[in-house]
Amino acid sequence: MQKLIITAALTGAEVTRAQQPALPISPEEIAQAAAECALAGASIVHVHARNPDGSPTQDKAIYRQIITAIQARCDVIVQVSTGGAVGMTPQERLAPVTLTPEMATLSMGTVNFGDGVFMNHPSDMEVFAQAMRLHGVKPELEIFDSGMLTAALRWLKKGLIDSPLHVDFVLGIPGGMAGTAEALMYLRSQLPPDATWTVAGIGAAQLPLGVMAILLGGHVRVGFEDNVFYSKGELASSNAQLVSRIARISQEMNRPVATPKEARAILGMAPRG
Ligand code: KMH
Ligand code: ZN
Repeated sequence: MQKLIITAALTGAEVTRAQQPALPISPEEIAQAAAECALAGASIVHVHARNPDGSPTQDKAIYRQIITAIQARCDVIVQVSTGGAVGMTPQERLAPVTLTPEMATLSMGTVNFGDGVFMNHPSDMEVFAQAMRLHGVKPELEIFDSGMLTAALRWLKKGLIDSPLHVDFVLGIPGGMAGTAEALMYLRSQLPPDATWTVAGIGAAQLPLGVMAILLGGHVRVGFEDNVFYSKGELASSNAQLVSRIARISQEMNRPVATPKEARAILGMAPRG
C-alpha cells in the first residue's frame, strides 16, 4: 500500500467563527494552521481565501499572500480551491490557478449544496481543466455524486484530463452522495487501476470514512471545511488535532504517513524546485 496522504482542508468557504472559534481566516492564520498540520502529518493543504471580514473570496492577491506565507513556513503541497463559494462566477473561481499553485480542485459536476446550487457547467469545467493544464497545475477531481465520476472517466477517454487521475470523494453534503461505507465502496470500484483517491467525509462521516480509506489504500482529507467537531458535541481545538488523529490511527495500522515529497511522487507530480 502507498503511504497515506493526509489533506487538511483548513478553512472552506462556508464555516464561520461562530461555528468554530479556531477557524483560520487571515493569510497568516491560514499559513500557521498549514504549518501545524504539516507537522502533524498533512502533506497537502486545501486552501480557501477569506476577506478580512471573514467572507469568502477568490481574490488572487489574497491567495498569493496565503501561498507565500505557507511556503515560508513549510514544504506542504498547496492545493487552491476553484470551487470557491456557491454563487461565485466561474471567472472569479478560476483566478488562483493563474498563480501556478502545485494543485487545484476541479469539481466534476453540479450539485445541490445545502440550500444553494453549486453550479459547474460542463463548458466552464472544460475551461478550468484547460487552464490547469496550461499552468502545470495537478487537478484533484471533486466528486460529490456518482455521475461526476462517470463524467471524469468520459473526460479521460476524450483526453480532456490526464492519467493518472486523482479524485476526492466528498461524501455527505446535503444534496450529494451519502457519507456511507456503501457509497465509498461503489465509487472506489469504478476507478481506473492507476487512479489515486482521497475521501472527505462531511460532519460525522469524516472519521469513519477516513478510517475506511486508511484500510482500503485510499487517502484522507480532514479539517474544518468539512467538519468542526472532534467528537459528538466537542469542537476540535485545531485543524492539526484532526490531522494528528488520522496520522496516529494510520501509523497504528502500520500504514506510514507520506511526507510532501513522497506525496508528490505518489500523485505523479514533479518534485518542488
Ligand atoms: N465551497 C463549495 C461550494 C472546492 O473547494 O473545490 C465548493 C468547494 C469545492 O469547496
Ligand atoms: Zn473546498
